[in-house]
Amino acid sequence: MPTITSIVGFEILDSRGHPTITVRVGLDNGISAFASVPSGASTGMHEAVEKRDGDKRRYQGKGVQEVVSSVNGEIAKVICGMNVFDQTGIDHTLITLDGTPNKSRLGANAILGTSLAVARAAALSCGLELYRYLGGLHPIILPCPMLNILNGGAHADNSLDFQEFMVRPHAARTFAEALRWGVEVYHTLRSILKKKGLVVSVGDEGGFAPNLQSDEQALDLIIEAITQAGYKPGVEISIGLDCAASELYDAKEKKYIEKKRRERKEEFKTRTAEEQIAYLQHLVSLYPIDSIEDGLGENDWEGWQKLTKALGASIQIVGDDLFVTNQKFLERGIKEESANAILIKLNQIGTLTETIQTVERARRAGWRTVVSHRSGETEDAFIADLTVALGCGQIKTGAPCRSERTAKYNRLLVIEATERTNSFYLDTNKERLYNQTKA
Ligand code: 2PG
Ligand code: MG
Repeated sequence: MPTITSIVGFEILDSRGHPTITVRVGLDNGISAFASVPSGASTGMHEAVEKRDGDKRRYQGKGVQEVVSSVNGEIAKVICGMNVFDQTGIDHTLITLDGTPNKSRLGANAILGTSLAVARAAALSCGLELYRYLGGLHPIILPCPMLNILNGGAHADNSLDFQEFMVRPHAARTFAEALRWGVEVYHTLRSILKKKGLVVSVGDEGGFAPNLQSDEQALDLIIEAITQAGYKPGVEISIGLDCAASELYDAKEKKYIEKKRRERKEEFKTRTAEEQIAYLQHLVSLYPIDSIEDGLGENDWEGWQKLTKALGASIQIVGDDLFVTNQKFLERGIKEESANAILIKLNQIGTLTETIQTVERARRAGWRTVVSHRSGETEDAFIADLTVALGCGQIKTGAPCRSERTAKYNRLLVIEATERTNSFYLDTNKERLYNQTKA
C-alpha cells in the first residue's frame, strides 16, 4: 500500500488573478500529484469557509500563506504515513483535525487541495485514469455541457442581473458533438453582438458581457444565435439560467431587486418571491428554458417549495446556494421538495468524500446532479473526471473560452475519444443514452 510521505502547499493564482492554493502529495512509491482549489464570487453563505490571510499589504488581503502553512504543518503531520487509498479515512481525519462545522479553522481550501491531490496520487499509483479510479469499471456517461455564453450578475461589469445564460446542447449524440454545437452558437452570438454594435469582451466565465436592456433581450439574442448557427432552439439546444438570486435579494425590503439597474440609477423593478416565481414562469413560457438554478435566494425555503411546485414537473430546478453541496441542506430540500436537482461544487463542502456522498444522496432521491466549476478557476480539470466518475450527466464549466474553462471541456473530449466503445452521451431531456460508435 503506497503511503503518503509529503504534503506541500503552494500559493498560486486563479483565473481572476487572486491567490489560491495548489497542493502536492508525494508517496513512498515515488509518485506525486497536484490539485488546485477554485474560488467563487457569488458564494453561498453556508459554504465551507475559504480562508484568506486578510493581510492588506499582500494581494489586498486575499493571500493564502496561512493556508499553505496549515497544509505544510498541521495537515502534513497527521496525513503523512496514511495509506493513500484510504480516501474516506483521510478526509475524515482532515474534518476532525479542523474541528469546526464549516472548516473555518484550517480553511476548506487547505482541506480540499489535500483531499483532491490524495485522490490523484492514488489513481496514479494504480496506473488508472482519475475517472476510472473514482468511478470504477462500468461504462461511462459523458455529461451534457452547459455553456455559459452570456455572463451577468457578479461575474460581469454589465447591465444583466441574471448571472448565467447557458446553452444546453442536449440532443447531440456525443459529448464532442454537443460541445461543437455550443461552440458554434458561441461564435455566432459573437458576430450577432458585433453587428449590433454591442461589446464582445467577456466576463469571468468566458461568456460575452454586453450591456443589454433586459434579461429577455439576452434570451432573444441566444435564440437568434442558436437558430443562425443552424440548430433548433428547445429541440436540439435548450437554455439554462443561473439567476444567482441570493445576490439579487434585498433582506431589508424582502424583495428581489433589479440590482444592476438600481446601481446605474435607472428605473428598476422589485419582486416578491411570488412575483419572482411568476416572472420565471413567464420566461419559461416564452423561451425554451429547461433548467433554472438559484431562481430564488438561499434562505427562501418556502419560495423554493413554491417554485418547484410551479415548474418542477416540466423543468430542472437546481439548488446551488440553497444546498451548498452539503448533505444537511440537501436532506431538508428532499423532505420539503425544494428542488429536483443539485449543483455540485467540491469547494462548497471541502472534501472529495463528502462531495461523493452528497451526489449519492441526491441520486437516491431521484434528483439530478450538475457538477460545476467556480467563477475563479485554475487549469485543474478535476471536475471533468469527477462528472464522468459519478455519472452525473451534466457539467457547467463556463463558455468555450479561456483556458481554465476549456481545460475541463478538453479533458472530457479526450476521455470520450479514449473510451469510444465504452462511453455514452446522456440526452438529459429524454433520459436517453447514446453510444458514439452508433452515433
Ligand atoms: C455559480 C458559480 C459558478 P461562483 O453561481 O454557480 O458558475 O459562480 O463560483 O461565483 O459562485
Ligand atoms: Mg450558481
